Parts: sequence; C-alpha cells; structure tokens
Amino acid sequence: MEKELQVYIDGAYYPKSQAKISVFDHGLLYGDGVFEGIRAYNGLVFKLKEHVDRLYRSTHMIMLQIPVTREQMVQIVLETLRKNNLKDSYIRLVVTRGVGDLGLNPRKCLKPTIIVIADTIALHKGEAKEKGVTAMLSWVKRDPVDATSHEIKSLNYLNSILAKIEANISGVDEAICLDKNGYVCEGVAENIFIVKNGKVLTPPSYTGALPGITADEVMKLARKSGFEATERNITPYELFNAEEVFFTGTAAEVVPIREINKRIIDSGKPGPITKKLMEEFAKLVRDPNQGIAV
Ligand code: PXG
Repeated sequence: MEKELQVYIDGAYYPKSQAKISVFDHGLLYGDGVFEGIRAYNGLVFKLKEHVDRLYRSTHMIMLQIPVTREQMVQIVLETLRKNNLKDSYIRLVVTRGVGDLGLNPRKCLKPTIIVIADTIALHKGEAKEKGVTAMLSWVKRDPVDATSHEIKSLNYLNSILAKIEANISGVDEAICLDKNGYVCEGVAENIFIVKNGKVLTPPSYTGALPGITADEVMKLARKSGFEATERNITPYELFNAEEVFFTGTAAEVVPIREINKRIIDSGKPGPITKKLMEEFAKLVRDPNQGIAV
C-alpha cells in the first residue's frame, strides 16, 4: 500500500486519515484564520518567502500572533515536503485562531493552530492552457476593502464560492467578480489581466482583489518582455472588448480566457502576449533563484 500523506499539525505529523483538529477550532466555527496556497516545482518551492510574508500580513491584519517565526514557518513547509518525498506539490498552509468556545470572541482562543498539507498536484488539463477557458461575470460582488476583502487571504471564501457556484450551474469554467463600483476585480482564486492596445492591464488591490504573487511576477515578466504593464480600473466594456484576457494564480499559473458571458474575446484563441507570458512563467518557476530548494 502506498504510504499515507503526512500532515503537519502544531509540531507533529499525522497520517492523512488521522490528521484532525477540534470542532471547537474557530477556523471551522467562524472561518477565523488565514491560508496560503503554494507550489513546488521539481524540488523548488516557488516564492516560498513571499507566500510566508503574505501569510504574516494577513495575520497582522486580523491580529493573530503566529507562535513561530517566518524562518521557522519556511522550515516547517520544507520539512513537510521532505517527509512526504514530494518534489512537485501543492502546499496548503493554514493558520487558524485555534480552539475556543462557542462564541466568536477571538480572545477565548489561546493558541493558534498551524497546519501544513503538502499534496501531489492535480495538474490542470492541458486543454485549458491551449484553448483558453470560458468565464462569466458573476452577480456576486467582491467584498470591498472596508469589509472582508480578499486582500486578506482568510478562511472566508464564501464570496468566491458563491461566484463559483454560479459558474458551475451556468456551464462555464470560471467566474469573474466585479468590485462594488462595477469595475473588474478578479476570479474566484485568480487575478485577472487584459491586453488593450498591446498594453497589459490588471485591477489594483483596492478593488478588493488579493495581491497575487503570480500576478506580481507576471507584471515583472511583462515589463521584462518589453510590454507596458499597469494597474488600473478596468470596466466590463473593456473586458469584453479586450484583445486578450487571462487569469493568473498559483494553481492556474497563466491561463487564457476565450469567452466571457458568451462574448468571444477577440479571435477566441490565446493571444500572443498571453502565450509569451505563459512561456516566461513556465521558465520562471524552474529558476533556482525564484524558489527555495526542498
Ligand atoms: N485571488 C484570490 C481570491 C485567490 O484566492 C489569487 C487571486 C491568486 O494569487 P496567487 O498568489 O496564488 O497568485 C488567489 C489564490 C485553493 C487555492 O486551493 C487558492 C489560491 C491559490 C492556490 C490554491 O483554493 N488562491
């Protein structure tokens, strides 16, 4: 029998079937906690430091004191990969408020729960990358920056899940959320980009979008490849009429969008700038300078 996946919980490793936390954990009861989704490529954990830094920014916002240092957190992730003998992996780092009583007051939670799951990665079907995905603008608005915006990578993902349900029942691959002012914000677990007049545009995080680590790298790659790349508000009209549209994210990497609410984007085929950025991103994730070796 294959060895069971070993899951890190608060300093110890448990086989997947026994990796359990309390039903009184406020991560479950109230979604009070944060997470990161990270990938390892061929023994290199891509942008691990950046993910750990973002995790600590999320906990800073919700005033949750993680009981280990950033360096220790990096080591915990690496050790979990080693324990599982994983070179290519999807890593889920979760920190919850910990066990409390019934009642949402976080003061009752004395010790945060730290969980690291390093699983094998279910690769996206090549078809999405080659042909592009279909998407729809959802009626679900992204939570604004003066609410539980996705700037915090929190365990409250209902905002995204409501949008994803709409995509599922409508028979399209993905959903796109607008912000409360009607500007394009992001996908359910991806940032979004358009190409207009040969220039690369993406919405700023004040729309309530997560400051994506992939998005940040794609902006840099776009500039390195000689394209202008700017953060600015994008209207639905600009989205429908874009020359190219694509998503970025840890799971998605760079994925072309070919159709939105039944409007075909340009030729309906992945455009040249999207393809160039897909290529460059594929090289970047294998660059030893861009990750931490397991
Ligand atoms: N927006 C949102 C709301 C996200 O959740 C991104 C953008 C892309 O960010 P990164 O930093 O990954 O480029 C995300 C990422 C999962 C999972 O298992 C979710 C994400 C990433 C990896 C796995 O649901 N969200």
